[in-house]
Order: sequence, then C-alpha cells, then structure tokens
Amino acid sequence: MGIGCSGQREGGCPIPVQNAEVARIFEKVADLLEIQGANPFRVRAYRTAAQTVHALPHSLHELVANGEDLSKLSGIGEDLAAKIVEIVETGSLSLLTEIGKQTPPALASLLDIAGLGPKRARALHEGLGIKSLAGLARVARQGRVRKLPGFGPKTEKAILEAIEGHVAGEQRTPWLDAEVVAEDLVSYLEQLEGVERVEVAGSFRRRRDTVGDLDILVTCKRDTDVAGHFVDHDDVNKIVAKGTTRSTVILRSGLQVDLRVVPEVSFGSALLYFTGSKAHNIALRKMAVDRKLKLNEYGLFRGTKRLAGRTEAEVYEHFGLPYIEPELREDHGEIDAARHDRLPDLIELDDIRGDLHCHTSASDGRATIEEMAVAARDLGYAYLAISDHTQAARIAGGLAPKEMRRHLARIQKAGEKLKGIRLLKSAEVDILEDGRLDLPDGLLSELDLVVCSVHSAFGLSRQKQTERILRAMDNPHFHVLAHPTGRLLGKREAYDVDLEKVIAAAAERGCSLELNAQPQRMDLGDVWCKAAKDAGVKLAVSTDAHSTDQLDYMRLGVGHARRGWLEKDDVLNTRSWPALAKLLRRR
Ligand code: DGT
Ligand code: CA
Ligand code: CA
Ligand code: ZN
Repeated sequence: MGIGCSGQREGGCPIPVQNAEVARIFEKVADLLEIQGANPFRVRAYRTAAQTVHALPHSLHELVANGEDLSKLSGIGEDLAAKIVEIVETGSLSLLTEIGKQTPPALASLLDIAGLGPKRARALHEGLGIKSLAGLARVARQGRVRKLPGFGPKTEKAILEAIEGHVAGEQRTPWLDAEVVAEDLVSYLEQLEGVERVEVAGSFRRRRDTVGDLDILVTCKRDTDVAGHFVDHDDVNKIVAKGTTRSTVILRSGLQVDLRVVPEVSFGSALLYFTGSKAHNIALRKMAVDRKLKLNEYGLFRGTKRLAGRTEAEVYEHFGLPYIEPELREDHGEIDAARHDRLPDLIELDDIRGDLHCHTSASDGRATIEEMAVAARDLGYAYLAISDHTQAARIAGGLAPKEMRRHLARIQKAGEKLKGIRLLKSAEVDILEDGRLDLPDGLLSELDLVVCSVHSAFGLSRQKQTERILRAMDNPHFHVLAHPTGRLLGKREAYDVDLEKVIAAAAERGCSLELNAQPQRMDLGDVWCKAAKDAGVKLAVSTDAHSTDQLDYMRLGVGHARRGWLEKDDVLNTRSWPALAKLLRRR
C-alpha cells in the first residue's frame, strides 16, 4: 500500500515518499552505474533527474496520486517517470537493488567517504581488486594506492584517514550520553570571560536517539579566544582543527565536537543551519531561491542586504512560516504543515501524568513496589503501572500465574497504604510464539493495564511474526504492545514485522502501542509514531524503568514523541486515571 490510501484511515497509511528520497535514490543509481562504468549518458540522465526532482515545487507523491503525467517534467522521460511511480508507490526502486547487488558493498560505501567519487572508486576496484574498506586501508598502508594512475601520496593518505575516521565515525553516541558531554562543555565554555551565548545545535538539538557528533555555537565579545579555551578542555584527545570561527576536536570518549563562533546578527540563521537537518535546510534554501533570496548560515539575503538572521523565528517569518520546532526539522512534511498552519502542538514533559510500564524486584527490577511508587509520586505522577514479567520471560525472573496473583495482591496493598499516587495492577505479559498471552484470561481480567510484548522467537518470518502479534491483539484484555519492534540501537535489528498491519490492527481493535523510552530501545521509532498517530492509534510513552532513577527516561521518551509529531492527546499517559481507564475499555 503506498498512495491513494488517504481515505482509508484503518489502512495505517505509511509516510509518503518525499521528493528528496526520490532524488537520493536517483543519485545513488547514478553513482553505482558510474562505478560499473556504464554509459555516461545514462549516468547523466539519472543525475539530471535527481536535480529536477529536487527543484520540483510539488510533491511527487501528490502528482502520482492525481495521475499526472510525469514525463512532461523536464529531463524526465517515460522510463524515468515509471521509476518515480515505482519509488512513490513502493518506497524503493528494484533497479537500485539490482545494481546494488552487482556492486561490492565496500565500493558503494567508498562513495560516502570524503573526496572519493565514483570514478576513483571504480579505479581502485579495477586496479587493485579491492573488495572491502579494510582491504583498501591495507593496500593504502602498503603504499600501493599512490601507484595507480590519478592517485598520489596525498590522496592515499587522505583515503587512509577517511577510512579510519569513517570507521570511528560509525559509532553513534546515544543521546543521553551526549547530553552529559554537552552540558559539561556548555558550562565550560560559558566560564570564559567574553563568551555570551552557547547553544548546542545539530542532531542533539533535534533530539535524535543517537548523535554522530556535537555541534556547538558560540557568540562572544571581540578578541575572545574561544577556540583556545575549547581545545584546552581536559577531555580533548585530538585537535582536528583550530581556527577563530571553526574548531573541531575528538574527545577521549571518541565523540567529535564541532565548535563555531558566529556573530550575534547571524546567530539565528547559524543556529537554523547547524541544527539541520540537512534535508530541512535544503528545503528552506529552495524556498529562498524561489523568492530570489539567498539563505545561508549568515542570514537571509536579498543581494547583499540581510533581511533576517538574528533569530530562527525571524527567518521562518520571512518565509511566512510559523516557528518550526527542531524535533520536526527532518523534511518529513513539516514545512508543508507549517505553510498550512497544521503544525502539531507537540507534547511536553509537563503533560505526562504517569508511567505505564515499570519493573520491580519481583521480576528483573532493582527496587520494591513501594520504592518505585514513592519515586513516581516524587515526580508528581498521579499513577504508576507496576508491570513485572510473566513466566515465559524466564531470564527476566518472570512470574508464574500463582506468583503473579500474590504479587498483584501486594500491589493492591501497597497502593491502599500509599497516599498521593495510584498504583495500577499491571504485567508485562509475554506474547507466546503462537500469539497466545502468557497469563490465563481470568488473571488478565484482574489487571488495570495489560502490557504485552515479544521476548522470544525473534527470527519468525515477517508474516508469522505479524500474525502472532495480531493474534495477541485479538485477546480482548490486550491493551498496549510494548517495544513493538524489539530493536536495540546499535546492537540488535528490529524483528521482521509488518508495522503497517500492526498499526491498522491496533486502530481496528482499540489497542495502543508503546513508545518505550529505554535509551537503547526508543521503540516505536519516530516515523512510525507519526504513522500510528495518523491512523488514530494512541501511544503510551513509558520508561520500562528497572530502577527508580530510570523513571527519568520519560524525558527521552517525550523528546522522541515530539520527533514523532505526537501531541498531548495522542499519548495515553497525559490523561487522568478515570479518563485513561475509560479509554482502555476495548471497543
Ligand atoms: P549527526 O551529527 O550525524 O548526528 O547529524 P547532524 O544533523 O548533527 O549533522 P552534522 O553534524 O553533519 O551537521 C550539523 C548540521 O549542519 C546539519 O544538521 C545540517 C548542517 N549541514 C551540514 N552539512 C550540510 C550540507 O551539506 N548542506 C546543508 N544544507 N546543511 C548541512
Ligand atoms: Ca552533529
Ligand atoms: Ca558536525
Ligand atoms: Zn520487555
């Protein structure tokens, strides 16, 4: 299901393919064709098409949906028009998959490395038979790259450094770890006399789950040696660059930090530029070009006249747009939404009134029921669901039905004794391989909240995994699907599951999905949160806390929810308990 599903809400509309994605695919095709030594005219056709698509003022998704003839666009023939339709309808291009298979993966990744275009990637492949990045590093160290025509010692050195940097750079840092570093650096920079503003931009400000590097912006009085102070920080392991406006260091942890010193008059445009994302910037710049203006990190200009730049809001205002929150700046439709005054009113931490998933020492948590409850009450919550594991989760100390019954009685008693917070009788019930739930219905019916999750048989086929989850949702006691894809960032891929179907089924049955805020999970992912919201499915933003301090992960969950366009009303645990209880009654 791709296009034409806007009318059928329960279909769980996927995110429409953006023009930028179509362009990216065409660029990739051109690159790979060029590596293969294909006809230069064919390569050029794809590059031209990518440019046309980029410059297009209309959404291809809409054009296709309206049945427009795409071959009328300049540089797009019938063949390319058909390919655009394929991408818009399926999200991918079979041709790319095909030629991708014919190209050694290392060569494809060589393209992403600075300074290596397709031609040189091809020369390396043909001249030295290189199949992997490690192989390329090896021959570069042996001094064999410089002997190829068109390469010299300098290029060889650059390639080697790029590979080493690239391999190191693949390690992304979880947002929470980056936050510790960012806070420290900000206060360190603020200590320097003459420093005025310090702001962290980049993916950190957009609240991505992980960051590649930190981007820090500073304004200061004249002649303040910010760069000197910056590279002098105790944690700096390597100074990559040091200059009055731009410095880069690598910290001992391996995290890279880019620092930019910018003038006050262009602070807003610099913040806008370095917050990104790149795709959002490109879309804004295109709007500027359409108005015969120029937008860069120094400001928005007509000729040499600066029209805006002091604040971000000022720049947006010049485009006739309201302020767009950093979490939305991914070119996922936010500019269009802003244009039509349809930006979401994003959820805030203060909207949260309780936590709907946590563990105690009864299973694999570290604190008692009472300790968790008091910690949640201290956060100002109205309720906390105690949701320990069931028996199938053996390594997590899951409880057999008999033990669960005794545990529920203890929750009940603790709840009656405690003032100021309501404890919800809950459990994280395993979804068994055949889709049955790991507690008898009688016991499930005693729970205030039934959180269900997959902890086994991750390797099932897409169809079987999807059916398993749908079958579990058929149980009328099912409330929330916890960590819906099972992914562990940087460690484990999501299991193969058809999320569109899961979302549609949840919408149909009145079930909810969890946004699990454990830093390594962040599951459901942001793009899918938006899809769930669009399908009318509510999300539970839950910490899955295994200790009292992990209740603080709610901050991360809310940040991620904002990236998923979620508003207060889209989230279960922004409601009072009576309102929530009503919502949990299955249709
Ligand atoms: P990361 O570090 O990989 O988690 O992601 P970002 O978004 O922080 O990316 P980074 O650090 O490479 O660059 C910071 C911002 O600077 C980025 O979000 C947008 C802007 N930027 C960087 N390169 C370009 C570019 O080539 N074109 C445009 N328009 N903006 C760029
Ligand atoms: Ca960055
Ligand atoms: Ca950067
Ligand atoms: Zn779990």
